[in-house]
Amino acid sequence: MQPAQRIDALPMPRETLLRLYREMVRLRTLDERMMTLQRQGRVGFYGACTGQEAATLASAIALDPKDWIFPALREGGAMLLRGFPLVPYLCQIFGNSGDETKGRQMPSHMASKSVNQVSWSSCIGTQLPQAVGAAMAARIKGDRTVVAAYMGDGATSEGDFHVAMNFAGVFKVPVVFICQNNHWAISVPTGKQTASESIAIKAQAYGFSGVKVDGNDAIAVYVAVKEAVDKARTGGGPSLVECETYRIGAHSSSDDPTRYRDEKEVEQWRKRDPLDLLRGRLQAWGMWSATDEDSLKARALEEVNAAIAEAEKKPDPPRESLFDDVYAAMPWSLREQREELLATPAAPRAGAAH
Ligand SMILES: Cc1ncc(C[n+]2csc(CCOP(=O)(O)OP(=O)(O)O)c2C)c(N)n1
Ligand SMILES: [Mg+2]
Repeated sequence: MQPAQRIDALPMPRETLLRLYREMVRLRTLDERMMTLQRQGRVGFYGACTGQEAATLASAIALDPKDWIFPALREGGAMLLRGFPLVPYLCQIFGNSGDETKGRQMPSHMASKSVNQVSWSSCIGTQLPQAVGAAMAARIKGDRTVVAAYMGDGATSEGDFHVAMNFAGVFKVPVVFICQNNHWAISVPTGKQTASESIAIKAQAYGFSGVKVDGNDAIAVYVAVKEAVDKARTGGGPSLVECETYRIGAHSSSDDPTRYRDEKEVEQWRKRDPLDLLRGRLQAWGMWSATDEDSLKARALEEVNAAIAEAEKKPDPPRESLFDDVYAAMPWSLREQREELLATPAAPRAGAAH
């Protein structure tokens, strides 16, 4: 049941809300296609955010375009919401010459300065002190930038979580911590991460506010994050927003969750699918129809497939490019290695494995 809300109670402009829903559908489509490509051996690794689209995108849309995003593991899609084109995004996953980061990162670790978003943090929690440092720098420069520091529930057990939260609280830096509590850290349930009644409550100990929201309700996520962002931008210091959500799929393409969790739990959460929840609201507000839904899904699939076809055509980065960008002036030892590499015939491309 959707609450009967009047259209003038919309927390954001109508067009922004529709854009959010379209982006959520596109991300779901993209994740589904990429998991298939990984199984077909066309990409080496993929991490989907299926089930967490509201927590990821409704939080990101509450930021200004120039605010920085320090993601954890499932917020790559925020780059697309911010206008980063799909083809180079996919080229990062293929690790080919169309990738801005030149195929040097593990697949699914996309980043671009053009949209103020750094790479996924594979080392759990390390992004949190980095985000706080970036926020401190913004404050010193007086440029009103806010930093979003994402984390999973698992990251809250890391020392870096304490370091970041403590520093942010003491120095009142303009950062918003966003925890995607998706109930699992690979095979470890959230109950084994903390003895606290919630993750949000931990903010109290650091001297700032924490709030727990239904992370599958895009509007609840947006309202909570927007309030925290506005507070940070106007000198009110940090906040923690815990989005309670669920990782519907595997941890990554390398994981088999049937070995450690009950499928019944997944089925329960499927009933609270964030796309269904937002679509229900849009329909109740008379903003969305079955025809809109069909055409959006068809367009999303067409767009994703066209981008995959274009990205997949691109060649690998030239082998010798691995020596680029390391030193301003290449030392003799690397020059020698580069020449040696160029004199060696290229080996056939091996399939990536993670
Ligand atoms: C410091 C560190 N420890 C362990 C790992 C292995 N690892 C990768 S992802 C992950 C779980 C992360 O869980 P969570 O923070 O809840 O994020 P989620 O995957 O659920 O989005 C772990 C333990 C790692 N990458 N870095
Ligand atoms: Mg988790």
